[in-house]
Amino acid sequence: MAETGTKPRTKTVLKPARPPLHKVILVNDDFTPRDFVVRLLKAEFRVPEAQANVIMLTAHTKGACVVAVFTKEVAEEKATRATEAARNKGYPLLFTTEPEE
Ligand code: TYC
Repeated sequence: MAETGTKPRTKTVLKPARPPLHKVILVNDDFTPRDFVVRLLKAEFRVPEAQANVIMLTAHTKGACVVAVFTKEVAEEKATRATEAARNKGYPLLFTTEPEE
């Protein structure tokens, strides 16, 4: 075949980097009732009953437990919303966020 002298046309297509994920963490306290924690986890994070119980008991025994991971904005929004729902009922329950390593 005749040489055309043109270079092979290869293009580097860069995939967009995935946004870093942030954990929503449930923090234990001595005052919030266990069943309220489980109900809140189900309502705010859509976790099934059995999983909500495991998360609650893990926080209860270890001091804290990861609930789920989201993008930064969503994690912060959900943590704030869930914490406020507890505050509205007079409980000190706290959800925090931190970047996933
Ligand atoms: N420690 C609480 C109690 O004994 C229950 C509880 C569990 C509270 C997990 C917060 O993140 C928590 N009533």
